[in-house]
Amino acid sequence: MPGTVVSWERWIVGTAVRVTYDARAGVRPPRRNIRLDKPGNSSISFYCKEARVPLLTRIRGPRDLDRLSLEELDQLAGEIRTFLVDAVSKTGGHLGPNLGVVELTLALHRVFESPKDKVLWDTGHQSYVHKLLTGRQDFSRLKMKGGLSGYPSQAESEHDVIENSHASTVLGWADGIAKANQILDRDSHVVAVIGDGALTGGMAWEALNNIADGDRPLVIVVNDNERSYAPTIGGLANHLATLRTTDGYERFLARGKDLLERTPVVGKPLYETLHGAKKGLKDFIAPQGMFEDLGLKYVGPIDGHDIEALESALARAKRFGGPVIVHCLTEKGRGYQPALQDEADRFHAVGKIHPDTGLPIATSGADWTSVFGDEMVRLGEERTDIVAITAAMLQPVGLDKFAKAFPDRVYDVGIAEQHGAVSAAGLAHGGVHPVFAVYATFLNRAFDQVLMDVALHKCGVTFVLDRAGVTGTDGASHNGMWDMSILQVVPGLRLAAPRDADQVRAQLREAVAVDDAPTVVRFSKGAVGPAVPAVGRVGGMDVLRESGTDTPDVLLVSVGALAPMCLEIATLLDRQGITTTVVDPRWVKPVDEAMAPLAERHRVVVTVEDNSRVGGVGSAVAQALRDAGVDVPLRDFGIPPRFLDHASRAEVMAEIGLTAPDIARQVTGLVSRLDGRYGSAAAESVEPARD
Ligand SMILES: Cc1ncc(C[n+]2csc(CCOP(=O)(O)OP(=O)(O)O)c2C)c(N)n1
Repeated sequence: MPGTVVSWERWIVGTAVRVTYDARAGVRPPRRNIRLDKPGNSSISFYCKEARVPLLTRIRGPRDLDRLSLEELDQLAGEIRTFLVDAVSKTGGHLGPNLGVVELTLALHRVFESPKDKVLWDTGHQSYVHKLLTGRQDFSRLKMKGGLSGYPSQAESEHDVIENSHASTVLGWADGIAKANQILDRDSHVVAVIGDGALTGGMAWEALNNIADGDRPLVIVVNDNERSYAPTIGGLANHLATLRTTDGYERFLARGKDLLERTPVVGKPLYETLHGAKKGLKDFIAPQGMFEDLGLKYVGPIDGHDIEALESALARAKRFGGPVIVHCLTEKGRGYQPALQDEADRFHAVGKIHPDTGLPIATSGADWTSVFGDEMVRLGEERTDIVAITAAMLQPVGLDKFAKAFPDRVYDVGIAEQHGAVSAAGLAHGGVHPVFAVYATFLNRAFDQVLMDVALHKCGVTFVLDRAGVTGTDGASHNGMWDMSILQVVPGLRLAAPRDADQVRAQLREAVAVDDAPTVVRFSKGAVGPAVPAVGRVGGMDVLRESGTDTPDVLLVSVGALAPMCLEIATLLDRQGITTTVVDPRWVKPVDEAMAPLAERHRVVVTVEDNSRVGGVGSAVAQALRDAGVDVPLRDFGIPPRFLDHASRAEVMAEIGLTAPDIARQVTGLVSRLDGRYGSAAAESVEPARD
């Protein structure tokens, strides 16, 4: 039916275009490859394959790559970049890293036979191309509830293995899988892709030590783009740089062989002699001694955007039959000018952006991170003994301003949280006060060091935990929901959970004033809300709402950023005739001495935290009350000990029942049971706490 196209809008991002077609207007659709879909009364929506990615849309699985010519592969690489920019600009995600591994991923899937062979990705943030080539091309809900995960996911595909997204684990996984292959006599290859950033993590070196000791087939692809977020630092980075800039040994050898073999009589024997002295010669030409000394064959450096060269190197490595390192040089953000121009992190991870300019679509208000970052600069000006530590995340944790102001007082230790914590102990022992800013989830790595090095030695180190609580879209591994549990067991450690920007500033100051024990300041991801004023103080705790009676029902203990929600709960309870005091302990570890006497004046204690319910603040308060002989009933609300699927923060909070109405309903049930106000039937009908 003829009609007019009245609006164009990209539909499944990058692969199709949705056209709204007005059937009454009498003009033909503009494209031939349009498929009608969902005819309506006066307008028809139909979809046409996006002419820009015709090859990509035909790839249903890795074996579809086998029949493509080199020219077609080049075209496909271009289409994948078009797709990535289109898709990720709409949803946000790890754009730069994925633009850098397009050719590498194509070559990997042509040389290896996934899923029989295991293609493993370190961290997994660079697996979007892998997803596209393994049957997952609907990126319209990337990182959203029900959509694709931002990392590999076993639930999504048989081609995915590691989904933890904490860096530097891939070589351990590869080592284990290669050992299992050997024991079970399985005909399968293992290939582990690791970035130069992730290679700075100690776990990677522990695994290399084991891998080099065996003769199991295992291909390690070092994806060297010279960057973590910012340029990768340290001795290893310098070594990789030397390998990059030196004329490749293999090329030299090939040239030498050609030359010598063309020289009659002496040529061949001389080549053999040189080849016999291979290692010494190799070190002379390209100082790759470190890998070779470990017992690992080294191939490279390879141009990571030359599919032919990549395939040839990977095929050789696959044939080799032992552990091999293939060193590939790639460019983060390849093919996308706004990313290449971004000095800070080459669009390592972006929010929604304008695809043409790379500019953010929405700028949010002040966030927790920058409140901390600004206060660090002020503290740095006041105290010359304050130094800062980051584990390869200077800008994401807000230390970039401090680094600019005090370049000699900031240490990027690489993706090395454990070492960062121990180094902080050393710094404190040496007489300065380190502030180690790190995402809450990544502190898990350094638990033993916080316990044994910092706390046992009574070192004055401040840990600032960003992205604490539910973070949502990055999925199970990125929620900061364990810190307040694991840190509870650390003797002497003090932990602050500021509720607003003023408290971040104040509690950071209180933390760095402690010089004989570890202190922790934890806050959430994203925009910081308006100030939540205190109406009083009990002990060291802020009272956020008085109950207005001498015989109050509920003591509501609010942790950190949940203060506004707790005030809302109190309002809802008020409507049920339940009187509530709301306190913010500020320092949640140790439990404030005023907590037990205050609790005793109430009929019920309720704690609300965005941390695991297991071993969190609720448990600590319950224990403190028991120790004080106060047996007021306590209900603790927090995150169930589950791995939470990716979704927005609000969706996750709703799913686990951490919302004001949910909690108010349960507390109402509890209070009504206590006083029999609504009879037992009504009380029974209240949902139990989710676990
Ligand atoms: C234990 C841990 N610490 C920090 C991070 C945050 N992080 C994610 S990717 C990344 C940089 C990775 O650099 P690299 O391995 O070189 O990969 P690229 O993004 O450059 O491809 C960092 C620090 C993490 N995922 N895990």
